Amino acid sequence: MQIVVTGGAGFIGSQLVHLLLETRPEWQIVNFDALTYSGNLENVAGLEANSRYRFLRGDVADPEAAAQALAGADAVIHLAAESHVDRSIQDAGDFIRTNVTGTQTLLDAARRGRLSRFVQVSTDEVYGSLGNEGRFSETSPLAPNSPYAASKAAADLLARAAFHTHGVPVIITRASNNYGPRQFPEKLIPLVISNALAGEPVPLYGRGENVRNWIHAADHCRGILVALERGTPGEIYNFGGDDELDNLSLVKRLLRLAGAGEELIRYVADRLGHDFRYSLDSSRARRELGWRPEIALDAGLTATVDWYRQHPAWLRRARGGDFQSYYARQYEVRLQPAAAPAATHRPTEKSC
Ligand code: NAD
Ligand code: TDX
Repeated sequence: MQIVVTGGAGFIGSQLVHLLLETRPEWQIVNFDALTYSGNLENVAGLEANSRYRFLRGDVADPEAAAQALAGADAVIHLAAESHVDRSIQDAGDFIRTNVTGTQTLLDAARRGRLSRFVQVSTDEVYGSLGNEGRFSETSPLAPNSPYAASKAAADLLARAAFHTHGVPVIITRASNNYGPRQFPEKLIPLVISNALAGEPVPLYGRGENVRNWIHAADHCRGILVALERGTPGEIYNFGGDDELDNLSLVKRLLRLAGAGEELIRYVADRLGHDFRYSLDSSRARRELGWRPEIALDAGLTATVDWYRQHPAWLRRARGGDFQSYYARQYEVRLQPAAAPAATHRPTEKSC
């Protein structure tokens, strides 16, 4: 089996590449990645020596590069994406190009091949926002609220259309918020850990009341693998963790684990259109694929903080370059000392 993993130099993709090489000794893995700001060859360091692994630098939105990557492939696991909500609010252009055009370009290349599976790795954010009650199932309507979420929903619909129209054997997976080692420090958990380790302020949007459903990336990757092996083309599988937590409680836990105090917390202006709560019903994946998350949040967070503490050089490089200008754009105004706690914007579930 030759498997193409797109986005395999990123946070989740690199964990998946390691998992596939370790647990499927017959498989050849092609890691197809453009190495944008969040792609990092350090995440797959050492694998070049493995004869079953090949790295191919290229853009999923480039038809020639996509065709070259998929030549001879038996399956594609598509993770390459622009993945950060705040960046999509600043500028949606790259999200449309990579997440929408890039997915269609890969689906077009897939049509011409002899693939047995095309796994479209998606997110719970396509379902929109919940109030205090309820969970999203695979039949919940799509109601994305951020440009990022809308670009992922568009990609899912294009994948669905490629299945129905052209018979591309598409399986869609949707996971809740991931955490774990090697996550780019723009996302909440690694941002809090890296700022806390450096003794810097930690920005919390609104009042920190928004709720996220956390899953360790290793549990997510095991889900993607079983979806590839046991899932049914044309179907969707949710992969949510067992733990739901408001952001303030999560940040307090992380600060404790990092040996920092709560005085580092800064309540800053809320994210525009901030989804209040995500919660995924994963009973289908449990029932039909025999999957369940194995890493409890406490143990996972402790190990994650330890990983960042033990990898200062990785963190320094990730926080260099483009990150500094992004951080200044995103937080400079928000982190002014006079910033007062802002009211949380709680979108209701009404349609627009
Ligand atoms: P990431 O930002 O860490 O990695 C994205 C990778 O894609 C990088 O290696 C980057 O170089 C590559 N890439 C970006 N644009 C590309 C292009 N045009 N061509 C080829 N490669 C390109 O993201 P992540 O958090 O690992 O997310 C991976 C996937 O999982 C995404 O599709 C995301 O939507 C989905 N997902 C993420 C989460 C989460 O909590 N992080 C949750 C659910 C689903
Ligand atoms: O500085 C911050 N302060 C803050 O309060 C940041 C970066 C985030 N937050 C809040 C916003 C969210 O309520 O923390 C929560 C988590 O934020 P992110 O880490 O940016 O994740 P989220 O927006 O929930 O989206 C994530 O989960 C779904 C990933 O980034 C997506 O790629 C994935 O699809």
